[in-house]
Amino acid sequence: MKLVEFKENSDERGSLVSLEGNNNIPFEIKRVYYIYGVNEKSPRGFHAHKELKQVIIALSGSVTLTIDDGQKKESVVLDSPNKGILIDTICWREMHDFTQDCVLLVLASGIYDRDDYINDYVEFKNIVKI
Ligand code: T46
Repeated sequence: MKLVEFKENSDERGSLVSLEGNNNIPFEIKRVYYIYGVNEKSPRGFHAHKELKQVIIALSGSVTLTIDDGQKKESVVLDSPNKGILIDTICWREMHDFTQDCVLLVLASGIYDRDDYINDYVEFKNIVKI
């Protein structure tokens, strides 16, 4: 997992951030989705991906992201539209404490594939141990 900071093009009108695949996003973007309207008591995630790479950005509001690579767990508060988390290795992810106004943008390296998910933590630990 890596925290990435995007260049803000700001002037008196406001700010603009540009995201380009294979440039400031280090993979070809095959899918974009966003998560919003989450109850703050409803955590999400609780899975890992076998192959998928993703960049996660809070466009508004904030959320706590907990990333576990099998060795260590790190929690990061995402609360700025010019910062993102790159997940490009097999990591268990959990999302907690969504604020009501949180809009989470996710850029993904692949189309939606249920078979790419590892939903069982014990299975995840066994895979990363190898
Ligand atoms: C991840 C975190 C950050 C689709 O139909 N297409 C999609 O592209 C996605 C991502 C989901 N869905 C369906 C599958 C479920 O019926 O939307 C529903 C909610 O998905 P899920 O429970 O997987 O949502 P989260 O927030 O737990 O996890 C999502 C991504 O699935 C996951 O890849 O890393 O956001």
